[in-house]
Amino acid sequence: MELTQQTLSAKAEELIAKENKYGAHNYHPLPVVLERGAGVHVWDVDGKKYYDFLSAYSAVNQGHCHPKIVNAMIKQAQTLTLTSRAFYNNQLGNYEEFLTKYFDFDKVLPMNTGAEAVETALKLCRKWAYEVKGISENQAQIIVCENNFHGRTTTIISFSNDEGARKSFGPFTAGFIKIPYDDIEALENVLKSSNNIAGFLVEPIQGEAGVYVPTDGYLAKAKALCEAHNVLFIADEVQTGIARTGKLLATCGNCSCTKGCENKPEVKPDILILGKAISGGVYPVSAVLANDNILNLIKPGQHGSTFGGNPIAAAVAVAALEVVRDENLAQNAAHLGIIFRKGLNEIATRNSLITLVRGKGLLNAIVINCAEDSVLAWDICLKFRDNGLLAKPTHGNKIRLAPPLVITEAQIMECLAIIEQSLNEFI
Ligand code: IF1
Repeated sequence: MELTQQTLSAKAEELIAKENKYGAHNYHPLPVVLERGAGVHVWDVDGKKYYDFLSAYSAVNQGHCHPKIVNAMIKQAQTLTLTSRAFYNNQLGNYEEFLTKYFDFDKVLPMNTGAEAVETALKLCRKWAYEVKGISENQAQIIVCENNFHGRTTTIISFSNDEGARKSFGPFTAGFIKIPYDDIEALENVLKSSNNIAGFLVEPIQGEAGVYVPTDGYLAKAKALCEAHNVLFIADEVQTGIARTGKLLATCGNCSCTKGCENKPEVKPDILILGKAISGGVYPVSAVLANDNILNLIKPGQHGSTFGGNPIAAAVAVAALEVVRDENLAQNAAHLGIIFRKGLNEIATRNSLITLVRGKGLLNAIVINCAEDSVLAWDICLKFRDNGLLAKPTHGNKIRLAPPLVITEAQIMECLAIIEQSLNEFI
């Protein structure tokens, strides 16, 4: 079927051509050129307005250019941007106190990107294995899940099974054991098979794999098995954290801003990895949180980064997390997520293109009735774009739908109508 598509303006075409000519082609962006964002909306260079249903892969949970967060950045940027950790500064200690109390851990090691935080957690886990658990040097094994996504460094892709992310980047880092996701028996079998297991690294929901929500109780059983075998439970909440899935964290509701709430803490990680929305998408900030028995193993000069914990990052992250708490974003994500999935399932009864709806809070995906290698999901996202909603396929036939958590119920209903109208143009 010949589908009409919005054409790109000369201005947009020129900017795309510049990216193609002067930039590495390490992405295949949807053909839209954005120049402004506010709340749940973004505008392209021709002034067309869109709902953002990707939120920069869940980094913009607080909405684009949130005034409180931007103002915190401006204020700090006009005062002191970077000292390096060679000296103390007046922002870092306050941020570390705020963050550790917010998530109920003793300490934090501040980094910049999610991948850096994952690498930090892996190094920390290995150090604990040798210096506390007593595993022989260089023998530590860390369990990971099939179809994981934890970043793109050489060590992290060493335990990926995505050939596109691995090909021609070897040789790879040893010391990782892959098991199927959401398979408690597989985890128990590996834990029983060796005394060299140091940790289990897991995404509470596998985002990139297509928003796979594990069976109820999986994370709690996995944590209990890790405890029984003296293995660290490492939660990568870079994408699922910061209220995205309807709780402050997908693993544990037990934190300073929800103490006493009805969220029974499902599981408390030994090491918690945060990134993306910890800064509201305003500045690269990531963090590794753990208690003293683990983080006190790191001594001066053993790990760090030029920008890790810089004054701007510290000021921005405090503001971004205050927004999450003060605007009740976790509660909003939980409430609107239920409404959104109900609406998507109702569309699925009227349009067979949606074969499955899955997600938690406002991290959701629809599975499209086509082969994994079909371009249909891409074409549907082009049609979403034409109709004023931006989303992108993940792994072939799944479309991730993850708006900023400041979205309203009325806007959710409007977007459900856009989604249905777009899908109906394909049948
Ligand atoms: C890309 C995916 C999402 C992450 C989890 C660590 C990181 C990520 C659970 C690393 C990053 C980003 C990376 C970005 C696209 C996006 C992504 F499609 F790649 F897989 F969200 F699902 N842990 N995810 O999701 O954090 O170093 O990027 O700050 O690389 O294309 P980062």
